[in-house]
Amino acid sequence: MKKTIQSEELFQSSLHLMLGGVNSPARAFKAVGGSPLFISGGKGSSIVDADGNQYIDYVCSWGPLILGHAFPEVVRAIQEQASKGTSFGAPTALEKHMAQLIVDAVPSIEMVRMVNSGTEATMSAIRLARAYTKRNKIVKFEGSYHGHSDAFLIKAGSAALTLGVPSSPGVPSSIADMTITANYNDIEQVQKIFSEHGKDIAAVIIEPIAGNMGVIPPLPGFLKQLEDLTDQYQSLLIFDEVITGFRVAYGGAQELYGINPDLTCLGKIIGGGMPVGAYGGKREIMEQMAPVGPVFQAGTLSGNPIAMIAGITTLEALKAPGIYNNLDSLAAKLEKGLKEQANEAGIKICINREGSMMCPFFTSGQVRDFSSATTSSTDQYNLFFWEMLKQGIYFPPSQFETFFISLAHTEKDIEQTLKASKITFQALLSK
Ligand code: KE4
Repeated sequence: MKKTIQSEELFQSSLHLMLGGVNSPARAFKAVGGSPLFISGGKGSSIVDADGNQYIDYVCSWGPLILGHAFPEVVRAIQEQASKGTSFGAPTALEKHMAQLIVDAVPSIEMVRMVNSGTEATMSAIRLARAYTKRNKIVKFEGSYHGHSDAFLIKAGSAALTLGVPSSPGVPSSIADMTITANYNDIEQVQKIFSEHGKDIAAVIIEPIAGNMGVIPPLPGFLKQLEDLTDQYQSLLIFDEVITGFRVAYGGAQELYGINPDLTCLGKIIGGGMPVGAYGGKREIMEQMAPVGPVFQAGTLSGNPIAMIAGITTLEALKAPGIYNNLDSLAAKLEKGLKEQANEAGIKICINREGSMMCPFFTSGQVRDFSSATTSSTDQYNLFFWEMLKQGIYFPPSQFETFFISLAHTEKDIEQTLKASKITFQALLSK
């Protein structure tokens, strides 16, 4: 077992200052138990904790670091920009450059607004959809996460009902009443929701590849049917591509599946590791936003030069030929190896993967929605997590997240990971 004395000391001495010793619950190790590691640095595919232990990192800051940690060009660009100033509260050429990159990469986006997080992006997109359609209800999918604004902290009501109930204290039921929750990949249920509420539905918001209940790709045709259904009822289709944007293709999941959403939310990769979000879409819709239209949204550091230059450098690097094939083939190697080892050990596993985002579920069935995702043995996942961590592999500290591969990951990293997992699967058998 690696020594984590410094991490533990930092953790214990943070607890009375920061809730759970963290600034975001996903980092708290609540799902897997134990204390979170405090990380002191990262380079390429690896991170180093406060005790100097090195790990191959598959969290990648929950998605932004598709180039790996401390990518030299990104670091240099940030340093150079910082020497010229960090924020001016005025437009800069960098924001125009970023907007052009996004519009060129994602044809459904004709105009874009930069914000500072994925939450801001989705929250603003919903406000815009409600204003544009003059309707209030939204449809989301159980198990999907779109950030922490009130409209999304809703879980499905009782099985019969699809009207939401708050999943967090502090969310008024009046807000929850306006969010309808459906099952991912269940088009019949969405059709039923529209037949009952269609004229009141402002938008459907979806992760085109779910990444927050583990990874769940859309069933063939599901997204197209959603596109047709929202068109039929004049509701908007919002793609939350905070994870998938520039992750599964340069044009995101909408390029992969050939869908033309009305609005798209972005984050993570477009900031290259700096705080960022963006929402964009059809000009006619976006022009409802202030200062052109009446719908208000603002942000002191929206489009700030440091996040812009980090994101621009990242997106420019992602234009290199073969990038996405390389990511896909490396991730495929990991998927294949894990599947073979689990099968050899007689351990039930279902691995869902799209490109360089993937997730193992410890269950025998297919995982196609939240309820099938929850058939996974989280006990087995937690054991898997800790056994791999012991061997220097840092997977997400929760079953219901996404493993990411970056361009900095190497064949050697995959071999080392599979060497560790072979031992881990055997260890699982003895538990
Ligand atoms: P942020 O506000 O955390 O930048 O983005 C919210 C968000 C929106 N949409 C999707 C599809 C997302 O995955 C996220 C945030 N993802 C989580 C990880 N599953 C961030 C990790 C955390 O909350 O600390």
